[in-house]
Amino acid sequence: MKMIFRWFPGGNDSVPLEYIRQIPGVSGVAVMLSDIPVGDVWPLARLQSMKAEINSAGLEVEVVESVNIHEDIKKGLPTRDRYIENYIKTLKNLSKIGIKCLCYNFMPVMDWVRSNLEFPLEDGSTAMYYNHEEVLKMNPALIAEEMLGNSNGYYLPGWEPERLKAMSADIEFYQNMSEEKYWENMKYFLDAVIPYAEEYDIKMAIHPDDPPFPVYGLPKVINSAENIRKFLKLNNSPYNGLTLCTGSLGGNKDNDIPAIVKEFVAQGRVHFAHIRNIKHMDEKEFTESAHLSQCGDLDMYEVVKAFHDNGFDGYIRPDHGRMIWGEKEARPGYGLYDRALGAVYLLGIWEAIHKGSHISRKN
Ligand code: CS2
Ligand code: MN
Repeated sequence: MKMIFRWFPGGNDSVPLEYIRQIPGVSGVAVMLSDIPVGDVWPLARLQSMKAEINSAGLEVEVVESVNIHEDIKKGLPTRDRYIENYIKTLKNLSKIGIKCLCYNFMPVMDWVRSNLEFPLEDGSTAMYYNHEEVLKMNPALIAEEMLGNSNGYYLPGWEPERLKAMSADIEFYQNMSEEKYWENMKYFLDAVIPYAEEYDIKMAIHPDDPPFPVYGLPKVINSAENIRKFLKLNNSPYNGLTLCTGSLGGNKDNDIPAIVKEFVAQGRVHFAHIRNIKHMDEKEFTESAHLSQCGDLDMYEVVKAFHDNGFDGYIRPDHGRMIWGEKEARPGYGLYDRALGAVYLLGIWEAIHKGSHISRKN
């Protein structure tokens, strides 16, 4: 298992690499080139200089999050083949700098959604907050305004400006598409790309839908154990795997997270873990919380134990964090302090479980 941290290259992050290097136990970063338009090939020279910068700060770069998928692929348009070809070219370039795992998502139109990026918590910190009724009351344009207008000037992953322009038309398009067709489009993409992922030795790791239930009638597919089973069967290669994000799947209280971790880690299909906690106020209303079990609905000991005991050997990162200790100028969810606390807390649980399991084996 390797503990890593998300970092946005090219002056796009408030957290310097030097600080990440100082978080005990964090060995590397997960990165993306956020200025490359969705569908274009990521240039090798850019990747090489990014890698050199990260390595010279004493960190590894083996994970990319995310190379986003062009909407035409999700829609199944004839132009998809061109974008799939570009995706494969990007994979090849990623392999040349030693990338081992690629996180991506297959959410239509918009990536993750929140109704408030700075929701005040009792302890004076702020966290990202989701309220389904509020989201439905706001139209998609207002949601985009809320997300982008409050992002402290930072680009938000998955909220590319070019995507937003086409938002209303895209939403309508999907509302008229059956969910089965959406699954077919996903299979088409996987069958085209996975053989290259195998050749280039890059594990593909799909991120669950966040929130894990439909918004604006858009298809949501990677949102439960049952649908994950269906997804993994679309293409049986171990290179067709998951980013298991506990906070995203945890948005639906019916999802038993330790059981989901156990099932898919045991099958060798989980390559990347996003671990964070979440606290529900209502069925479809929650805040992101500190990582500690006592701060949210998830039992982090059980979650980490399910990874550990089923032989997880991929990458883990703390997912989103709150804003604490006066940190204001960071990208929402991606400040330094709370994520650093999360990383070290998770490493502590891992160590205790690991040593404990040796002791019980000896006895
Ligand atoms: C988010 C996403 O929950 C998360 O990790 O920050 O933007 C995530 O990076 C993408 O959905 C993965 O493709
Ligand atoms: Mn996540």
